[in-house]
Amino acid sequence: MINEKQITSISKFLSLVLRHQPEIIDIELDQNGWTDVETLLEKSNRYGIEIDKETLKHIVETNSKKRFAFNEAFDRIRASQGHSVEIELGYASQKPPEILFHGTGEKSVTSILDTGLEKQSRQQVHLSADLETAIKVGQRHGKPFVFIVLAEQMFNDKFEFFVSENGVWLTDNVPTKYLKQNDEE
Ligand code: HQG
Repeated sequence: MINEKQITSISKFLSLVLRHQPEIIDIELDQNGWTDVETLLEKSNRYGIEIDKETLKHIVETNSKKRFAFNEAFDRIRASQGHSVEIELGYASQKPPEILFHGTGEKSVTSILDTGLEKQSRQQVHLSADLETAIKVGQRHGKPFVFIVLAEQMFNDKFEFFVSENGVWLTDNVPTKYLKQNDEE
């Protein structure tokens, strides 16, 4: 039986090839980020990452953030968000809630207040629907800091918002005037 540590390691590997560097195992993502499951398994194994279809299904189903999704036929897979490679996720534009959250590292606050939230190496800025998730995202960057994003106001000002299959809100950028510092810090 595969253990939790192995599952985490395979999940990180899948994030790497399905979001950032498919070329390291010589797979291709289509324009919407999908890739063929059999080829992914074969090329991963050839690369030394042992993974079979059952394990892949298990990871897709149980992944804490539901990072990956199969198509209806279960023969293609993609990451639901987080890409740095240029793809079109194809989510419909949606009206966001009044506020969303963005967790970051304290060290980035000055720069963010200067230029607003920018997508950096990813395809979009990632926003969380709840404070707890934003704190966790921020912790990935050192001491966390959470911004409140005035999402509804942005939407009314014609900014587009998308929500990924796993519930992450995406937008192109967030100018400083729509950012509020979280009072609860
Ligand atoms: C920061 C994870 C300076 C931004 C998470 C962030 C998320 C600026 C960092 C998803 C800036 C980019 C994405 C500016 C933005 N000046 N810093 N003007 N604008 N930044 O990792 O949002 O676990 O690319 O605040 O849960 O942290 O991988 O983005 O700190 O959903 O599935 O630049 O990745 O999902 O960092 O995380 P990232 P993120 P997974």
